[in-house]
Amino acid sequence: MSVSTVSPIRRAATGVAISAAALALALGLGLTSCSSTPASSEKPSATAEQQQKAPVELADAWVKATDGDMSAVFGTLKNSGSSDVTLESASTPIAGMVELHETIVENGTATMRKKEGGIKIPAGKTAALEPGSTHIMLMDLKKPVKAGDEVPVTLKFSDGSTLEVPVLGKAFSGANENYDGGAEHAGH
Ligand SMILES: [Cu+2]
Repeated sequence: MSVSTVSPIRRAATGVAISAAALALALGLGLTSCSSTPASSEKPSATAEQQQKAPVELADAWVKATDGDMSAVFGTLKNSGSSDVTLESASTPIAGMVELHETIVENGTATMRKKEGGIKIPAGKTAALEPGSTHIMLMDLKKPVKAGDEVPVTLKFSDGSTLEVPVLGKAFSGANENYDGGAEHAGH
């Protein structure tokens, strides 16, 4: 449709041809921006934000020293951002499998299970990871964890950010909750 309106003008005097070309350009641009999403300035900044450092830190991070094949990471997740963030997964080179767990007490026995939906840290708030409660479970340990060891743990959040934290090995006699109803440890 733009061809039929532009070409008669273009055939007129040379002085008009320039403004006709300018008109055609304007029409072309107008059509292009109509077919693509106009609010293109918002999306790149959101992407840049996602690639920023995690708004969440894990303070006072420690991992229970053990010779066994399971341990857990504790500490305080602090969200300094303005949006709620969920810890979705974690990993460490020393464990074959890492899960986010919560502890529930049934018939006086503490049992751990996977925390569905991850661990939410509300904007400006903290979420505690502590023995007998929410924790990051390390399974299939590839080597013993000794007090004073520094274990690298990588946390992945719902906003796409990741955080690598050095976690300190610490001797602790608690945190022996059963897993999946296993009867080996008596809990607290
Ligand atoms: Cu656990």
